[in-house]
Amino acid sequence: MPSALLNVMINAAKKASIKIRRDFNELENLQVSTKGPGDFVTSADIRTQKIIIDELTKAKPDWSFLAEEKTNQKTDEYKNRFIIDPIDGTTNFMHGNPNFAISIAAEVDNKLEAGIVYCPIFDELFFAERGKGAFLNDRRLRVAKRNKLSDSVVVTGIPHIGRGNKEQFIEEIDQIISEVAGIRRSGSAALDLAWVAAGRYDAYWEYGLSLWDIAAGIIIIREAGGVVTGLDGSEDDLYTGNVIAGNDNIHESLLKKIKNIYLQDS
Ligand code: 2AM
Ligand code: CA
Repeated sequence: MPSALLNVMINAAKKASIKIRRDFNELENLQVSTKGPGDFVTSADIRTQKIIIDELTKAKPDWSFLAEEKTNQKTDEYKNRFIIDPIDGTTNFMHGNPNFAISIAAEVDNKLEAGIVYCPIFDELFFAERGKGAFLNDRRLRVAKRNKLSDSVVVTGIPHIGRGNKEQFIEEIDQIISEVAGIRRSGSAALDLAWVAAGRYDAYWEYGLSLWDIAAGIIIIREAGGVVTGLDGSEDDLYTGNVIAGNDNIHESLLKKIKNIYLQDS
């Protein structure tokens, strides 16, 4: 049974999703206009976030929040906060690709306490609370048990115009491509982490993320028995937004490979 806190988060995401689904359908019409759906998506993002924050604030008026489009966090002095990404996978959303999600995490006394990643088009709700396990809808989640990189399907983020380090990425892929069963790119960090928790991917790594992309996914992976760290292997580095996740074994093997690439570079 989800706690009262988790229910507040789930209800906020589900309420916002009613509008998101309508906007997603509307986007089909905008794909064919020359102006494209850019402005529409920006306002859909902001609208979605407003619905989520209004709902959360009703239930937890004294909580702070950190959110992609706006924040009420004026100082670092807060005890409890929500970390919100209204639409993670915005590029997918904009292109009519259903692989996007609402991500909401809750920190209590500065510690991650709960997280949800909700994909409104597939109606898949990934959630977790500290010490209580991770779930997809009503099913308990465990990370995959594979222990060889050669059996693993790994997912990552690919640099693109205006973002990321292309040369470094190409070098990483060059080293990893012949060692794994497959490489994927989904376009939503929150869903990538949730899918690692569900055992659909064996590992995930990406650079330059923001806390709202990953906070909910981090607790979902941990509660599914997985490991998530920064790319230096430490948990502190997570807050820099360079992330690697997987089960114990695959996390370690992939991290080792990526670290080796750096060592060769330096
Ligand atoms: P978004 O869709 O909310 O922008 C895709 O590689 C992942 O990276 C998505 O989770 C995406 O979140 C995130 N992302 C894209 N651009 C980003 C940026 N400039 N900073 C941080 N995260 C970004
Ligand atoms: Ca995001």
